[in-house]
Amino acid sequence: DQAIQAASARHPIVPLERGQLYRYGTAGFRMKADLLEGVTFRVGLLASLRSRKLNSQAIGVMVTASHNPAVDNGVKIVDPMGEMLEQDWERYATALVNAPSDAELVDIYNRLATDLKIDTKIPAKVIYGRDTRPSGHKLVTALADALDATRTEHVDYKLLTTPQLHYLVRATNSEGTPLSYGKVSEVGYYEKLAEAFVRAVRGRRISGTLQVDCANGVGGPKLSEFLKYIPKDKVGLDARVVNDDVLRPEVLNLDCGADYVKTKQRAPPAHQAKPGVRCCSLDGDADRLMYYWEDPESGFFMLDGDRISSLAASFIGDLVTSAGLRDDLRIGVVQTAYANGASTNYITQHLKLPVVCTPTGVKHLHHVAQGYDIGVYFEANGHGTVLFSPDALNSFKTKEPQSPAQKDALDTLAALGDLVNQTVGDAISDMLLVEVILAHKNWTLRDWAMTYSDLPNRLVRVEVGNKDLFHTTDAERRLSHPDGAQEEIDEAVKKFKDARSFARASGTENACRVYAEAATRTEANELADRVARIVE
Ligand code: NG1
Ligand code: ZN
Repeated sequence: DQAIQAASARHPIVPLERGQLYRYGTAGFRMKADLLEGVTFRVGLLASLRSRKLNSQAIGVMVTASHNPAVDNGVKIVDPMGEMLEQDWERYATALVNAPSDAELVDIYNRLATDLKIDTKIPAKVIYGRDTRPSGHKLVTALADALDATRTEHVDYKLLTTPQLHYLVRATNSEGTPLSYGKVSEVGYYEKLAEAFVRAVRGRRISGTLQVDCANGVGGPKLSEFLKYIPKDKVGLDARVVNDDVLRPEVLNLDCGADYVKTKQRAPPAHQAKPGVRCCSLDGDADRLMYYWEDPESGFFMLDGDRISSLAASFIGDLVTSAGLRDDLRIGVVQTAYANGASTNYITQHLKLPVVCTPTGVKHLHHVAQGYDIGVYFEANGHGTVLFSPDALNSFKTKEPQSPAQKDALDTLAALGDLVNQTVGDAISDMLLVEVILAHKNWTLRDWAMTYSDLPNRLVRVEVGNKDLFHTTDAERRLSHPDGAQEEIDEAVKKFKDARSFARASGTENACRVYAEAATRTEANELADRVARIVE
């Protein structure tokens, strides 16, 4: 108790304005970095409890604020299989972080240990990493102090992309078991991806240049490192890494990166790609991905998370059919309310695959995707992955092929099982998946874009007095509170053709978001404005 209390005194918590509480949200704790030192210390205490609760398995802690500005930072916990922290534990994080004094912090820590029947004498292990933000160093020092005070073994992996840390957590906990996820090192991650990529491309070549905008974040150096593991003479992949300046913190996510591309619907101005060149953008911690190109005739065109999702579902669905497994494996696609209606129609009507809608936040999508043998999930913003069940992975390896085509499909599926990060959305791994699919289909981005036409849409951020007044139902597609608001939104939607609109409180910002789509751009804009006025 004394060790924790003394260490906590070195990393004080800053009271928030107007008595507000810190909250473990969709992305863990995320805010201005100068508020986070005490928060990160306390997250360290919870990570040690979590490890002890789960029989000393390794728990991960990632320090990042993803696509947010360089002055922000964030901290979140990763569970043993590389998944997000179990939802029940989010309130324990909130309780610890809001303890008003060092002494009360120790009380809450001890109470949690007692209530959750945790033996604080058994070993605990925590591994952690951070993105390139300058504040990251100080935060991991606070984290390490908490781990020392609780006698927790810890490994500092220093700079990592978020998905690399998730990989390492799973690899650590599965090491030496039949379900080993790969070597427990950053190199192990590169080797696993590179080997699976070569196997998946097999017999084809990645054509043309791929320009990758790395948001001036940790993805830049990590992607460059990864590329060293690719035998270019064998598979191609002429990747040109741009916006990879990690020495000037102020340029992180500035006018570049996946979030910029998605929200501004334009290519980052620096390193403007030549017309026709295939481009993609990662976000600041390399877990989101956007594809796009400048068309000489029609201008900028973006392929977002919905497009990646439908591309992956289409390709994998066809492979499963060719492999003769269509009757054995259940394939499903998981989206949120932000998915473009045209993508949902394409997946259900053209691909004939089921689509489930969940609330925002990848933990919800991930959870539902786990219910399928092959669960494809992406948020429109480019965060997502494809999950393969143990049964699915097993059948790719053990089914006896009846023809060369069937063998080819099975081999490709097995390679995808290793290529696609099974723990969390991973921009580098997803990018390789897209490159594999385009090579197999012999498609350009224009071919990919031709699969369906997006409904015009608009997303607006609305400042409101108190966002907590907004409650939703039906996977966030309807407001249950304030009274009467949903009826007004319904009235507004009725006035437009093929229209849909909803409003919800953001889980990461102090505001509401309004989404609208309709048959034309003008109508989508007008509907969004009307609903924004209702919410205001
Ligand atoms: P909020 O702020 O709850 O809308 C945003 C994104 C989510 C998700 C989280 C976590 C949109 C509309 N919302 O959530 O998709 O990625 O951040 O980063 O893009
Ligand atoms: Zn991110």
